[in-house]
Amino acid sequence: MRVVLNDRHVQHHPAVESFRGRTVPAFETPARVAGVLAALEGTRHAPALAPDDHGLAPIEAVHRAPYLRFLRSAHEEWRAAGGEGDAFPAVWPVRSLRSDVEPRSLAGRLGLYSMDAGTPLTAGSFTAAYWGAQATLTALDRVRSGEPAAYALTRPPGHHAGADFFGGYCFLNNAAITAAAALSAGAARVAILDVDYHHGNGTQAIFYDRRDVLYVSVHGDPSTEYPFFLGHADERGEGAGLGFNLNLPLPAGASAARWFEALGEALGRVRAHAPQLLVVSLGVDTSADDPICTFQLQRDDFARLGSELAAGGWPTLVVQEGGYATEVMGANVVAVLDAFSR
Ligand code: Q9C
Ligand code: ZN
Repeated sequence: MRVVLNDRHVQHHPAVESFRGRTVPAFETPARVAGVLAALEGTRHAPALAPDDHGLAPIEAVHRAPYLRFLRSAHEEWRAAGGEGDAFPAVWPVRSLRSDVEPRSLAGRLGLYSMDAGTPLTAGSFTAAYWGAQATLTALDRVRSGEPAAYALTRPPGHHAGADFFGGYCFLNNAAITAAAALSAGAARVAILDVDYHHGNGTQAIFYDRRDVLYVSVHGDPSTEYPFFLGHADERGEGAGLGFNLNLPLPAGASAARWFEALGEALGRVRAHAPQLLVVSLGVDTSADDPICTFQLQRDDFARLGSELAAGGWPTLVVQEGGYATEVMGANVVAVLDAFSR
């Protein structure tokens, strides 16, 4: 499978995050992509292509201009205001507070444009995320020009980022940007299959009222798992999009057998949509080895995922989302790609 590498990912290198009340080394690190790249070396998927620059327009088709403006300058403002290290929000406009007035102060804007305090915003976050979107758009170009599938190897991930907020280690929603670009290029129906351990709240929200983009997700039940406030089974879409959102939450600790049962249902819904493009939000944090997730997939299961995706026969764009077991992440991703293009 064609691989497009966001080689600017290293510009986003958070040092620490807060985890269970302690300051710990960040989980979402450059070593993740380095591990996948090392595992790809010498396979038929190598060498990786560099991204072409498609500019800001496809990003602006999904993300709101005030949010993008904020994202570009936030870290510089943080340092100018005496902030140490990476920037973090600490206050949010929850129920009864206003989110329709943009605060002048950076502390206020950090809260307005984020969903959690677990996503370090660094000096290079925007640049890394921008080139991640470009890598994913470049992978789309390859699929549109007739290749059966392409994989965007990138970080930071994207599926938690909404039209105007960052969170869950995500800043720009690569899957959504690419799905929207495919529509503008003439696709009538796109499906997004999200197999990351976490529900892709950003992707769901961006397409919630649309019937041309089907969103289907298999993930840890939000009543106990991040992102906690979206991803329940009764979220089915709204307005014209009613019936074009399918959430298949599974209890924490779910077995691979149970996971594949849900995947079968997800693929059945994708088949009924008859998409001209399938976008796969490929989180491999479903691995039994993942340090922050509880599903039980092994390497063979990732191979089975690859074959089941390929069996659909849809032009397929795979984009890297989560996966924090740095030592096995590369092998698991390569298992998916190998089995897909067998
Ligand atoms: N900061 C993705 O897998 N919770 N995002 C971490 C402490 C956030 C994961 C806990 C997990 C987000 C793309
Ligand atoms: Zn995840």
